[in-house]
Amino acid sequence: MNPQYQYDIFVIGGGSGGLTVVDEAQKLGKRVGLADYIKPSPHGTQWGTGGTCPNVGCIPKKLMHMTALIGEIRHELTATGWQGVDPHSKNDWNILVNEVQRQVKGINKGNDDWLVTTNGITYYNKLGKLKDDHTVELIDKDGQSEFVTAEYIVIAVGSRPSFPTDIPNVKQLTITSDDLFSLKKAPGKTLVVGASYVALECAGFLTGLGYDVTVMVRSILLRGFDQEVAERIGEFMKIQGTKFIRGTIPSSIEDVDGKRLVKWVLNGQEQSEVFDTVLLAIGRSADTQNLGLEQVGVQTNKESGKIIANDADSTSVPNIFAIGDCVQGRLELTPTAIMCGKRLIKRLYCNGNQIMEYSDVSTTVFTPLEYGCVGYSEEAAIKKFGKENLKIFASEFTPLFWNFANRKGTCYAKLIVKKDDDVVIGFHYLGPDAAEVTQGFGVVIKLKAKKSDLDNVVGIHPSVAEELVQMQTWK
Ligand code: FAD
Ligand code: NA7
Repeated sequence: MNPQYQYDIFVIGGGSGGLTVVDEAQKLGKRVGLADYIKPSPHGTQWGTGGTCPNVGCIPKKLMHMTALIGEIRHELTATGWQGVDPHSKNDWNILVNEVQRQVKGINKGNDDWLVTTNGITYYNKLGKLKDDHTVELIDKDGQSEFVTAEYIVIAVGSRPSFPTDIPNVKQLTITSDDLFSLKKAPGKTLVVGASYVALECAGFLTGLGYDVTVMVRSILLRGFDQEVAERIGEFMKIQGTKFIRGTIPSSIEDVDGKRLVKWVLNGQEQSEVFDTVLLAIGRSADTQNLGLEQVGVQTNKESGKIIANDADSTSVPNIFAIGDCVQGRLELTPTAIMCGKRLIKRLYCNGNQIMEYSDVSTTVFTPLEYGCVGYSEEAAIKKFGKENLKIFASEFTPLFWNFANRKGTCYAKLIVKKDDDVVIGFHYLGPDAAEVTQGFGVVIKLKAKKSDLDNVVGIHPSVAEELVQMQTWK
């Protein structure tokens, strides 16, 4: 402990990464300070402790996604003789939002109790700003400041939804994922702008909840993911009723009697349509403005605002670290922020030497047909190893329970294998329970299993996951 400073470690930002650092450091008896402050969305939406994941990210998103899946089962319930189920019943948005917020507030309360009662943690519901390399200014909602000092400072301020700069009043005329999960009024006919992770997930569950949903796609679906699978996701969403406008972006958005008149240009022709809600999901920007980074000498990417940190999470100022979504080149995922925070504390205080590895991280896109993957996409594998050096196995399948109500669509699995050593370098699964299926295969891929190892595994029957240990057909 260095008595020169008030805290051994001070964390700015109490999300997935920041709270992990606080937790791990206090368990080691360190004097820990945390500043977490939620700047309201342009519509004034605010939330409690825990950061993006429990409040406006993973958790409310998954709850709404699961609600949409539960709705689909109405058809199977009817087909299998359950009485009193109306397959065309409507979802009540207000009941859903209240339930989602009840669960979110439960998580907030757990965090609040822990922050207030745990010895060694001092929590400030204040905006943090670097004053010098060991001093943080803390500003409360009334603009009052105080200063704290720390040996180490960790920046974990996350990211917030981006807005286009060329559409007048865009922040007032649209909502983002920051607003959606607590929206007071049902979104109604919705235009989702953007075609990646957040956009397709939200479009998928809104369609599943019964809303008229259109996705406006600038270029491709799910940039960075396997494109064959991405297109299959799009096809499945179309079967479910989501509409797609491809190859354009909104040129203007206007308020017309409380609705949104959206115009765009496609093939040289101006087109327009009126929506109740426009949901922007065009990516996220690092929440690093007004953090005092430049003044202290912490380098950032000028365009994205993301902080530049090395593999050991150190910024250009050696005692200031940065983790999670606010760091350039990191995967924007909760478990990566958490593991990164854990490893940082092990290195700082426990002679640890493990850095965070961002390769072979399993992830799942919670679209109506869920997509789990680990390792290389087909495009990335071909680029790195050459098509002639790969074996690509693929299989289409239908889950047994889909037959009850003749669900349309097809599930899909793909394994990408290196010819020289038979190692599986890409795993792709498009089907039910993708996160549960993929988590286990994540271990397999991380351990550099060979295709012959998978061939040696006896499948569990009947299951969807058994498809992945009996793939024999080359694509
Ligand atoms: P955050 O969790 O964003 O926390 C940063 C905190 O710092 C916030 O509370 C913020 O208010 C606070 N803050 C900012 N500036 C200051 C300041 N100056 N002073 C004090 N406090 C400040 N990931 C998954 O793994 N699985 C998913 O299914 C998934 N779904 C998602 C769905 C959506 C809609 C979104 C938006 C994200 C999703 N993510 C998902 C991503 C995940 O939520 C983030 O990667 C994760 O929360 C990042 O953690 P973090 O600690 O970097 O930042
Ligand atoms: P991403 O993954 O950065 O994707 C942004 C999407 O928005 C992508 O489809 C972009 O198309 C599209 N985009 C970007 N700018 C525009 C404009 N100006 N107009 C229309 N469309 C645009 O962001 P997400 O929000 O989906 O996800 C971020 C992370 O949050 C993710 O990793 C999750 O973990 C949670 P492009 O392909 O660039 O043409």
